Amino acid sequence: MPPRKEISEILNLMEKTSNIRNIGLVGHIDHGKTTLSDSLLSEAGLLSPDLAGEARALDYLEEEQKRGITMKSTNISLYYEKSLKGYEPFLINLVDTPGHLDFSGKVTRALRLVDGVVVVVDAVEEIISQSETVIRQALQEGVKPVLYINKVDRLIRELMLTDEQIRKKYTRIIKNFNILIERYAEPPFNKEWKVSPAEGNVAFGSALHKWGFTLKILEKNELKFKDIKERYNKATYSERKYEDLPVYFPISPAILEMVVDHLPNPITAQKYRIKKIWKGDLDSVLGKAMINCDPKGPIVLCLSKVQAEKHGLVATGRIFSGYCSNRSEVFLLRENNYEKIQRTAIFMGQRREQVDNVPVGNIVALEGLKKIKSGETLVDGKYIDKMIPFESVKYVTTPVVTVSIEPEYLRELDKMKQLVENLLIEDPNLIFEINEENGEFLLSGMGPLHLEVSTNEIEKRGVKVSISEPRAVFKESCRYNSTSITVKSPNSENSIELKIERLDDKTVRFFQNNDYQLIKPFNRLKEVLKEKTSLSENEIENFWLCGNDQNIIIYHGNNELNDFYKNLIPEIIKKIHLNGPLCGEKLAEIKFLINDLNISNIEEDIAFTEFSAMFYEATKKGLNEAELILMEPIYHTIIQLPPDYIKNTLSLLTKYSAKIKSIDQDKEYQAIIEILLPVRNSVKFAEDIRSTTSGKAFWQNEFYAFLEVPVHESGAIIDNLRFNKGLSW
Ligand SMILES: Nc1nc2c(ncn2[C@@H]2O[C@H](COP(=O)(O)OP(=O)(O)OP(=O)(O)O)[C@@H](O)[C@H]2O)c(=O)[nH]1
Ligand SMILES: [Mg+2]
Repeated sequence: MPPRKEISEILNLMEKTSNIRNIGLVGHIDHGKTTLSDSLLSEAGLLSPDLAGEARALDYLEEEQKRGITMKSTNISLYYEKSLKGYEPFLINLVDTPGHLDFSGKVTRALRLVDGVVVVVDAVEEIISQSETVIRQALQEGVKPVLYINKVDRLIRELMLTDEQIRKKYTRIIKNFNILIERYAEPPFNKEWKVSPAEGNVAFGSALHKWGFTLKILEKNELKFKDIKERYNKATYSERKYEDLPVYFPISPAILEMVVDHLPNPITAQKYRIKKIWKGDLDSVLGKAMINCDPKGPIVLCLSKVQAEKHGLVATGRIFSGYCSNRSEVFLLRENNYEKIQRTAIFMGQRREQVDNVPVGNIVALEGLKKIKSGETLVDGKYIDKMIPFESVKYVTTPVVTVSIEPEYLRELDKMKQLVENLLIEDPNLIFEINEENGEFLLSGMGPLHLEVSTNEIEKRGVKVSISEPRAVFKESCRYNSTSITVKSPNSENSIELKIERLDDKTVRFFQNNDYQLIKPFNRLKEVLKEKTSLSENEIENFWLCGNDQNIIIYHGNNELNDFYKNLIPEIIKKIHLNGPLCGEKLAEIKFLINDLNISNIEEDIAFTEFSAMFYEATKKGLNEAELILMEPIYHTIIQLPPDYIKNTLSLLTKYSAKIKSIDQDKEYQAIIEILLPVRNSVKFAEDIRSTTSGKAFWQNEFYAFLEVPVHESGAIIDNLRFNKGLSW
């Protein structure tokens, strides 16, 4: 095992920006990212080579080891001495990311930290759904990908493919990889970033058996591919003859040389990345400092992850300009306040090493900040006028599954709430709400696993909780538009003319995927809304706001509202949105058009009751006219299975109201069926498909959209929800 480097050596390297590589390991679930990271750790002297491959050391959480999947992203700084002479050592800041879709928000956020990714692709399964998603997301962040084709041992040992068959598989993987680059990267990168084995930006190997090569390495080696194949020869296989392969083809240098040679250093990357992730003035002092990756520039830092620990919050961020120092004061843009950094450190997996200063281009851990959320931008206090936040690292975070949660002992209620609050800081994909109607505490998330892991975490941190079975989150919306409805307040002194409309898909998608509040000034927002939504010019002119669940308010009234009413009305509509009239689920995708509003001279506390009643009545009338509908979350479910089981699987679909999206039998050894499956049926479907295919099928659920529940099924669901919530009939 190479000697472990002293922290001082790593510190020296942090100053040599051109020798830094910030990279992520990304890919479909189970394709071997964490197994590969083991070998990289052992190259840096952080893990014994005997353990590498089997330890999955970066999956250090108990839950991760138990389930064999990664559930968080982990950072680690590695010291790498390139084998060629004449090179100075490199500092590789590595992030291992999860492949399970319940945790995909964490991948998106990790991409903000890095400039390049190694896309790990299982040679047997090839490029499938999540590989495509992560490649697309990386390219949208201006992050450059290279390709590592893993589990080649399985092609030889399990599938026993001929050379020709193996070559065909490689070619197909590389071709599909390049199609995605062409499709999702901006020019000139859609051409420049394509990969080919001859260039050296594709590696092949087996992370489990710790060997790997690029074409360049293979050509120079005394062993040929046929020798590798021979090592797996069935007759001698039991003698573990492949054990000398890591000696001839050690995997770490193969991957790390590819990283060093083909992925950009922060100086190169920030030149083109800044304009993708920051919409401020590129010619300003800050803009220039970031583009030039200037160590002397004002400090600018973007946070991608926040963890709550015993002694406070720990944030992970990327420094885009300047130095980050212990005890320095910074300005938090979203929070709009100053705070002091108590401690700076760098990541060594589970551990953190405290350091005094971390320069531009590195990934840093910050302790002692209090009011932070992931996505926050930190900046030198002297430059706050010029700074706008980074583009939000937003991912469709719509929670689709919910559980009610309560502490086993009521006296621990406050403690439980505090622990949940901490989890919310760490995980922006979780939502916690109190149902005011029945006092229930609801925790909602991306999928059952996400919720299970989150509630286990609460228990681990000290409060025993009981939770209900997870159920799908429904929404209420309307099918048509209403007329303009006039309603008077109970004392008849105020009136409203309100029209309810259903928002179209294009507009919904815009508000779902963009944090419109960050688009400033209003004139710029108007331009964006014109281009990206179907709102009319008049509506855009009078656009007021978009609340949760994509409910927007447009104000066409003649009178200018004062601040009191400007706050009161959204608050009332927000309350109305929480409990739809059908079954108490949230209202979604509705346009509230306030065509007129007459306000009498009344006292503020009376105004709240009068206006609430008036808005409730107008909304209810409008929704009835526009025909209420029940909407449900739908999963895009990708099922991988041996081709023999296709027929039996398809026969299950009608039973679970699932629709086929595609059936792919191009890859000889496995078929892929993509379906649209109602979330409410996903648990039963999983049980059924498991037994139908004798456990040979694997599937992943990803949120697709909220769609209307078929009319013949909605009645029973509504009754059920009303019953469970104790709503009157
Ligand atoms: N045969 C073979 N198995 C491998 C190889 N690499 C990884 N595996 C196995 O594949 C499984 C998944 O490996 P991980 O490293 O946890 O995969 P991952 O991509 O980190 O998974 P997630 O983080 O959950 O997305 C484990 O059982 C590994 O032992 C390989 O090269 N060959
Ligand atoms: Mg992993």
